[in-house]
Amino acid sequence: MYQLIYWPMLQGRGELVRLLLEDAGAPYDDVARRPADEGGGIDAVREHMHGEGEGAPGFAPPFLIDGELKLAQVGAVCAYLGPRHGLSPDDEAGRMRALQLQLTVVDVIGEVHDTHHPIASSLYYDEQRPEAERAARAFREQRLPTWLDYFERVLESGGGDYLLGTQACYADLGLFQLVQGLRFAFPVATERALAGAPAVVALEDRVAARPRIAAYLKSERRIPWGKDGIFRHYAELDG
Ligand SMILES: N[C@@H](CCC(=O)N[C@@H](CS)C(=O)NCC(=O)O)C(=O)O
Repeated sequence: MYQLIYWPMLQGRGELVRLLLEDAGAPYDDVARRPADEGGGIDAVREHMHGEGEGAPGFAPPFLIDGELKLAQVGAVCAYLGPRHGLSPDDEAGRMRALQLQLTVVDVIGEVHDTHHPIASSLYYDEQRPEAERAARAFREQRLPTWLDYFERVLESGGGDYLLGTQACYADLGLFQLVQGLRFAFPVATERALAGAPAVVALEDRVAARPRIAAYLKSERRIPWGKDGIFRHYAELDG
């Protein structure tokens, strides 16, 4: 039984780990989602943060705990879990390519965060709204089409149904989450940009139809999109 430590009210970066564990059918305890009197809540996250603990402790959630091992960084967590659950190629080059792709997904997620919080995460959105509108415009007009075109070309060059060819890896789940989040946050801009990325849309559909993912998306374990996550919808940021 793995333990996942992540903010209980958000999909956030933790969702890339949840999707991997769900697709794998791996049992996990989403610790902070337990009631506070059963060890859950945000205090359960805080007690692991900013280097608390032993053994090269991580800085920020998501954290994965597997016995003695506690890991932070989405890329590291997925690179650990993927090969153990058939969601990564077996060879070294393939494993590194899966990690490269997932780190790229995580980069885009960081840019999405910075559209609504371009100055500081510690400030409210309303305190940085003019800057957010400028950042979101640059994201919508330049970065969003560039990122989607990149993933489109990776899919085309792989020649299969998934980013690395015929077999799904955890980065496919990450790209699915990214596209879903973009659709929520920037519905107009994303629809427009996806018109030029049919292979990305096909991948999104393919991942959504994977039986365990489809069941998860319908379950209460999937936290709804909301106002506090990385992917947020502000109409003014959608252009
Ligand atoms: N590069 C890290 C970023 C981790 C991160 O920024 N976590 C956020 C939540 S998604 C957080 O809670 N950060 C708290 C902090 O930076 O103090 C990763 O990919 O896991």
